[in-house]
Amino acid sequence: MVSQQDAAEVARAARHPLDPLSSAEIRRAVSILAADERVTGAVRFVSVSLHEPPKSEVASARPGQAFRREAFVVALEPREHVTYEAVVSITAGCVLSWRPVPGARAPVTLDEYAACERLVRADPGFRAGLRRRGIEHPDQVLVEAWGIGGFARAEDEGRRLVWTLCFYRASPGDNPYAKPIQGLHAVVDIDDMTVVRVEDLGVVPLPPGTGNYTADSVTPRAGLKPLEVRQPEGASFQVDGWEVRWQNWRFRIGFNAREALVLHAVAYADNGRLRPVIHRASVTELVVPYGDPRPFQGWRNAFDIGEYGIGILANSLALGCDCVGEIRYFDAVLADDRGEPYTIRNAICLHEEDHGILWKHFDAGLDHAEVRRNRRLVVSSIVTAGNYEYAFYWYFYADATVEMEVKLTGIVLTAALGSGEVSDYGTVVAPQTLASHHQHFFSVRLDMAVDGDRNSVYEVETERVPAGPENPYGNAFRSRRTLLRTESEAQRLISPLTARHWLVVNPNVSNALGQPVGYKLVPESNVLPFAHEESSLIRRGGFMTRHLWVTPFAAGERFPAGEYPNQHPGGAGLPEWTKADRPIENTDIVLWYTLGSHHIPRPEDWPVMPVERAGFALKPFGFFDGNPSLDVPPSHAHETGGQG
Ligand SMILES: [Cu+2]
Repeated sequence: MVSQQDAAEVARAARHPLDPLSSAEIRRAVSILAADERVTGAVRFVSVSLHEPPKSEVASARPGQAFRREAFVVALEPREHVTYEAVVSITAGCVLSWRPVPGARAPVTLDEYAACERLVRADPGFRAGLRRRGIEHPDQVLVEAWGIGGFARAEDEGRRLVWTLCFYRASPGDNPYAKPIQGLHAVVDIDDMTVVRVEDLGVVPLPPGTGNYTADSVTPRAGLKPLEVRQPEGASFQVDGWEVRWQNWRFRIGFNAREALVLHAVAYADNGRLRPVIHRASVTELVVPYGDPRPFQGWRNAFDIGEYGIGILANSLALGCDCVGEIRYFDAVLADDRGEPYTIRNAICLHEEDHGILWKHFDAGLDHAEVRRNRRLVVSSIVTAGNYEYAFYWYFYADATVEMEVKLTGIVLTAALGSGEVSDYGTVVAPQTLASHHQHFFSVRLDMAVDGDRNSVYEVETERVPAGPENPYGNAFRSRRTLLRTESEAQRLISPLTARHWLVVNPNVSNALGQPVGYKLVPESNVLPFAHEESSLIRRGGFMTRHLWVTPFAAGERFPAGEYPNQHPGGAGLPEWTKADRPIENTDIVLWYTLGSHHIPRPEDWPVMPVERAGFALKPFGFFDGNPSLDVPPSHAHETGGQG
């Protein structure tokens, strides 16, 4: 039961309704739930996160006033093969709801992932397959558990399944991805923790390379002198709990098991007026489809957020390595399988970076230059999803631009080839080692609030004016705005050759020039999936077929492939919600931007991949009456380390 001391600790913990749950709050939520007679002792906890309060409640929160704290819990009863959702009031000490979610297959937990590896390593059929490949040490086999997606058999009905991909560490410190164990796969029920079947498609020898990349395996290049970032007076941001202030920016940081980093209440202080821009921003799905059609290889299409969650995969960041300068770290607190809280130290990094020049003009007549340096505030978190790293960055700039960037690195996923064999579906990156073609699709959910909740979205394109009386010199081009009035009209693709982008305006607020205030979403490099429309991948992740979706805000619409993509037959999330074709004009709207990164691996991506980047920008367009960064003070030569 909950002690008085716990309750006191809980009361002290949260200072704002959007603060992530503390360990004391997680512990209390789990003990309240465990005391409920409907909750069996066999229940496994998938996630215990903040049940975010409604917008109105956040808006009316005042410092020093009490507010309710609730946990949203996803759990599963493995003996029943049933997923449950609960809402627990931490402040009132009661279970507000506990309900089975029909048909849902909960995401794979870290504990299940580890248990699956132990189980498969010990399986006699799997060990026989290893012996056929000359592998005598099952403990040196890395067993990855992949969501089975739409590939379960009819006889698997009701089961919660993963299938496995395996790699071999020839020596304990080796890179396992250098030695893919080809053709040996187990299918595991992770509810029962039983091996359902082992399939052996035939032996392909292990590739000969080691793929090692650690410092002790490489002779360092010479000539690099120290490069230090100095901020002798400290950083220019202020942190109060989870709230951040930097120049005119104000926002709150959040974190949860599924999405990792979340930004709340992003606003800009403009001459004493706090002007909201984004109510909530996060990456809500990440799908990695592979292009190799061979058995099992064609099943590789991880939904890293919906099938696992990337918060649980966050790294503990290291000063001077992951980020440099004056750093403020935030810890992430999550719950394990038993609901026990644990902390990922330094899961979120906050720091400033110099970012070249912000603006400049040299007036030749006056022989005078005005120049200002740009800097950005960086909020970041890095997750490791098996072989791959995803480093997520939100950037805030001095000119009121916001950018989202993901840096992709880590190790490309490999398959073994016969000697001299090549493939249309990947690049040979080392002898007998194929790195398969694949893509990464991120869905970024932006609950916009440009100067308030009621916003509209225009598609903006540039068009050439037909030759004729209106265009006598043939030079004319104009920018054309098309209002996107409904959800169906707002399912859009990028079009770089017409400079297409999307402008979110508040039609009820004008700038001094009489224009509606706005922020534009500017795409960068992007791509579409190559999987067929009728493939199980696209059925499950239909959101990937459009770069932009706009929906009216609805509290339950959080994830673009639905709440439980694991083993889902498909159609959930954005494709389903937008069938209603709701109006999206002058209302509370959510933008969903699909960001695709296309990856035809290079030999240079082996054995560890130099960072590849993908991202987009949100830039003010008429949000201000002019350049908002005139007041950035000039830098002095000594600040830049120059000679005078
Ligand atoms: Cu990649």
